[in-house]
Amino acid sequence: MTTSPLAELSAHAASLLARIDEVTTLAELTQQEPHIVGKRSILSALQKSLGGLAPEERKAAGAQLQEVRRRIDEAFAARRGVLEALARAQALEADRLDLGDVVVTQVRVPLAAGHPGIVAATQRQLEDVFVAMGFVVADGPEVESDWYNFEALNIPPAHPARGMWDTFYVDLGEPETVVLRTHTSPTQIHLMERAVLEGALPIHSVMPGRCYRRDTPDARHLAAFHQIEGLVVDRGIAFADLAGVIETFTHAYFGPDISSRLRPAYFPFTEPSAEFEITCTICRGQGCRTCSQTGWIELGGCGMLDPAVLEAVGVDGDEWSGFAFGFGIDRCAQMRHQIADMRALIDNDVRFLRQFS
Ligand code: FA5
Repeated sequence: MTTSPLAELSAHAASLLARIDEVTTLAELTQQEPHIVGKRSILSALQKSLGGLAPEERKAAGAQLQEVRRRIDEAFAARRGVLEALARAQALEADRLDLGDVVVTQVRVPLAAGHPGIVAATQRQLEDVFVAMGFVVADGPEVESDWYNFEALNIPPAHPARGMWDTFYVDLGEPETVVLRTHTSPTQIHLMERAVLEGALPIHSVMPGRCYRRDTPDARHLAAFHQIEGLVVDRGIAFADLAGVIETFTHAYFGPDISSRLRPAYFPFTEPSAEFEITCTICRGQGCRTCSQTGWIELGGCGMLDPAVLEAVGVDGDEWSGFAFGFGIDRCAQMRHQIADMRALIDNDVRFLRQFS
């Protein structure tokens, strides 16, 4: 006995719909697809078998087959939709960070905050000391003409005193020689010139800044270093005023147990001139490598303003007199913090720098 295709169809339709419902993953559905709705499906085989039916019968069976196929296709598409939604939900669940169960610890990575370098900090402290003593702070250029750096300071070309400063020249061509200033003393000249022009004498100023010399770096020297210049122009100024300022400054900045002394010296722009020294703070006067075994460290030079300098800038030497001093800021930092070798200031070793934050 042969079974009619239509009887077969309804049996197969039920089993195909059940099969679709049983599929639980997208991968499995894809794998089943050719057997349920594709060319290798039972429906395709039935379609082919309709050719053997009588035309009337074939028409009715064809329409029924189309209906079954539509239901199977719909069920298949619906199942695919369900399984895709399930897969998305599972993926989201896998990615979800359940903050309810997690103890969130805020990890603070400390950022190293910068701080002023030791020389900049020393410069500020020195300015504070002098401002407290009644000085005002002024500024001057680092690149100077020969006239400001030397000639106006009573150091004409070919003067042997030029040998006191190994100079960096800036090649700008004619008309004048230009240098990186070898000391802060040229700022004295700028200040006095301006004060004369503006009728703004007297002057009580300090002028900190960077200087340059062709010095070979060693325990007490750098090629680029800092000085602070002091200038007083007033009526009736005497050497005792200068000595008093140096003494007051030394105790204010280094403390009462550090002594200072003035020793006769020569600078072309001051007369009389002196060198200003303090007890070496590294060895407390016992003698060490830093102070070349002398127990003293030279901080700077000073003296009464030479009449030739006053004349160069148009200050009336009969009415005004004054003094100047200039000493090393790096040297002060070195002595204040007992740094045996000044080159440590430019090594940029953070272990050294951190000590002064
Ligand atoms: C001068 O430069 C004079 N202009 C100082 C002066 C000013 C005298 C006003 C009179 C009146 P001197 O060359 O000695 O002087 O330098 C003064 C100080 O600067 C030194 O004692 C030292 O503390 C510092 N100094 C000089 N050269 C260097 C260097 N290469 N590195 C670090 N510090 C230096």
